[in-house]
Amino acid sequence: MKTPGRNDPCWCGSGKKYKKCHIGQAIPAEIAAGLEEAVVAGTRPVGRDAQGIRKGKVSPAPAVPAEIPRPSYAATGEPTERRATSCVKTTDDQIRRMRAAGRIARQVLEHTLAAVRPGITTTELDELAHAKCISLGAYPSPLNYHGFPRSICTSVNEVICHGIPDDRVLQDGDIVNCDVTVYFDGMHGDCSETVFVGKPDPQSKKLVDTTYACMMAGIGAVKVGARLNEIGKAITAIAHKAGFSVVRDFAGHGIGSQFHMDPQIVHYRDPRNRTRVVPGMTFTVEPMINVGSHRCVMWPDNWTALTVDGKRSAQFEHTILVTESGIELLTGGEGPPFYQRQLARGW
Ligand code: EYL
Ligand code: CO
Repeated sequence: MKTPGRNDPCWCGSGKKYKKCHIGQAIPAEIAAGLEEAVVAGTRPVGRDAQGIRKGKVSPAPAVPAEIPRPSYAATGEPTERRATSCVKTTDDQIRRMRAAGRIARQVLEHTLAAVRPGITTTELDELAHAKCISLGAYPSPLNYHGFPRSICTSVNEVICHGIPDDRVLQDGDIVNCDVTVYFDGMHGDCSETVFVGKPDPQSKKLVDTTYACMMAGIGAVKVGARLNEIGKAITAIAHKAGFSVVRDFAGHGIGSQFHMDPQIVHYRDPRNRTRVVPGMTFTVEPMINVGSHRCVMWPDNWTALTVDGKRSAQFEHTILVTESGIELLTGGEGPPFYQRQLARGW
């Protein structure tokens, strides 16, 4: 790739002129090497893929009825609690409420995924999730969290995470991750799955299957006494064997009375993270796996994270509880993940 001219769009996808953005800073190796094209995110197709997705119109979220209990940030956008430094649950009551939140998050996610098909918009998926959440007595945690404008995240194709539901119509061959977090009885439960829209291409099938295997391997590394860095080690081994990369800029997190609490659960190899797993911890494992570069760019909305090269990204997420004898999937479902049911129905 040629270095952008001073007045050209910056390679990073900010939409700003190069001279107003990354001028004077080193260009990441894989971009400089010409493997990837510059991105002007949201204004023209991203990367090499002529199908690159563009930002659609975001509409205001529906209201949440007054009788639904809300987290502290619901009105202002900013949590009022100090960020908790421990996600360890010590009482049966806390664990009971975590199970309830996880179960509701799963029900809302299943309800939403069942509606995915070519022709539906991500706004419509959000509306379905929002209504289901309220019918179960829960608040949709993303809504107004640091100002997030809708009730779930919908991340399509090269969107890595935090996609905002908009009026873009899902198309045959897309992949979409729906990320649902709910707040119920004072606790948050968080889960996501990536599913196919219509018929998947072979590479997308491999990506989604590998990403699910990565999440399960990461969860499989969790046991009392293990180090948290075992999670990223297990995930990376599987991703790299398939020729894919692991996103580094977003991590899993402790969860409970707050949406995000310590510790951070990174999905890449990080030998420095030697924290030990203890019983009662509740945290998310949510690897994002990319076909190409692990690097992210952000749309000017400052929420949507995309792959720098326009290649696809998938994600799965569970909230788990560490027990004396192993782990419990607080957001576990009845059967296999939705994409496996889609494949079994035949494509
Ligand atoms: C809100 C706030 C920038 C979510 C998750 C919605 C997004 C980008 C500022 C994590 C962090 C969902 O579901 C999540 N993790 O699994 N922020 C989130 N937002 C948001
Ligand atoms: Co989530």
